Amino acid sequence: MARLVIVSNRVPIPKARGASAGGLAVALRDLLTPGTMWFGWSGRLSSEPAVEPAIVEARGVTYATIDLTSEAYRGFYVGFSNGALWPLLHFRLGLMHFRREDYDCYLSVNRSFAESLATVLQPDDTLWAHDYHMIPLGRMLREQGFHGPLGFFLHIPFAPPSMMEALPVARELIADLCAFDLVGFQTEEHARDFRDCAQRMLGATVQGEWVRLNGRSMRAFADPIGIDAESFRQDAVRAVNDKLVQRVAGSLAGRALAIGVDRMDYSKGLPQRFEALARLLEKHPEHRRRVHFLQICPRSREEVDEYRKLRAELDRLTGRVNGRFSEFDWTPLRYSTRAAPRTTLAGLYRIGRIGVVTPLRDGMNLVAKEFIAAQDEGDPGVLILSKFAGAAHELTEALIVNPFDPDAIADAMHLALTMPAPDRKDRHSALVEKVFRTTAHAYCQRFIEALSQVKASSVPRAAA
Ligand code: ADQ
Repeated sequence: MARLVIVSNRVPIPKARGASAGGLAVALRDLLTPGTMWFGWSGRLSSEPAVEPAIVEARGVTYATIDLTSEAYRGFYVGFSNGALWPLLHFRLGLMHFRREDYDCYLSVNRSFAESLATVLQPDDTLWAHDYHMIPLGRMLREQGFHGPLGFFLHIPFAPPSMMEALPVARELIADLCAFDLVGFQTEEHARDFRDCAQRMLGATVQGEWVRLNGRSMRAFADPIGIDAESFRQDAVRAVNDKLVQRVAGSLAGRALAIGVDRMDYSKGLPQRFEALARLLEKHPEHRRRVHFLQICPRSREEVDEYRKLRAELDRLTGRVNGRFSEFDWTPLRYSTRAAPRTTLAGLYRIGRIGVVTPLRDGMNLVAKEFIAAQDEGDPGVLILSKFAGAAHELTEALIVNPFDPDAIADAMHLALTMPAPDRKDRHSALVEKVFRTTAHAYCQRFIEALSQVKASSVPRAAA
């Protein structure tokens, strides 16, 4: 098989033997066989980055990275990727800050990636690029003369034409996505929004999943990401021996644990969730002293103003909820900004009676799947899930809520806290079957297979 080259903004170079991998590295683990290359930003800033990437070999995989200048990083990452694209694609137009010079940096960083890749790419490589930082890369590689299969996966949602129109460079970005042979989205809704944009904003011809623009065809399809459910389940079982999990379990003193785990991001619906806890305790005083809500949310992207504001708001809301309801020996809301090792998280999910996953909009949301995989089948907890998370398209047996409505989340919490064991088990067994079916392994296989097919039939009959 041809060599696979994965491209993403950050490259998860294994730090030490046995160190646990996070995020994308876990999702793509099956593809990291000897011979594979992973290319991207080193995470370092330097004044004059070299064109040729630095190479690290680990377990047969080649990690190739380049540095960025601090100016390029600010415009590309802080400015355009996280200051314009992220809010737009999460339906937060009011938070979108578009600046032409940030977009120029975004293009120039993608150009540096393409030029640096040219020094290591072989003509028969297959390339798979990840996420919103890398949209122009496919077109740039084509312009450099690369003819191999080009795939792209968007981890976050997409937006319909009426919203995309707000971004002054939307047409360029949609055309850039069309330069890939295959583009994967988390849900059919996101894939359809993209095809609608291509049709309405660029005049492309759309037939089923195929988009034809300027004489060439590409496919845009849904490929929902999953987790390594079996290894997560095993971590959760093993975590009974984890000291922190034991301490948390002990501190509950028989009370129910409701748990939320999210990066501190305005898309995750955290203020509404804290408000929901207050509503629960107000409307159902019987739960006072009987439930602890633990919210774990490591800080992220603090270079962006909105994220700093969110932190201040959560600090204030935590004080308000606890100030209002705490007793001398009970505090309803515990809130920590620390990251936790995967096994500890798995163990905390397992002792959770409720998993609260209420993003305002989310590509997929892997925490929802992790919570399900971690449960004890004999006495499972209940998942409360936002209807606007990609995961809600699959995990329909969760308690599905509108995350903008704290009362609805409070009602779901009450239902979860009072749900009889047979109901909890029925819901859980349906959910666990899905989480073990749509795994990370299935996600990778589907994408790679679709990429090899799409290239083999680059002018498909359906769209010719
Ligand atoms: P994220 O927005 O980061 O990912 P999510 O899918 O929930 O969201 O993944 C977060 C991951 O980080 C989970 O595996 C979780 O366990 C871990 N995590 C969260 N808090 C942690 C903590 N305190 N300590 C340690 N680990 C923690 C983007 C998109 C999502 C999409 C994913 C994958 O926004 O919609 O599901 O990519 O495609």
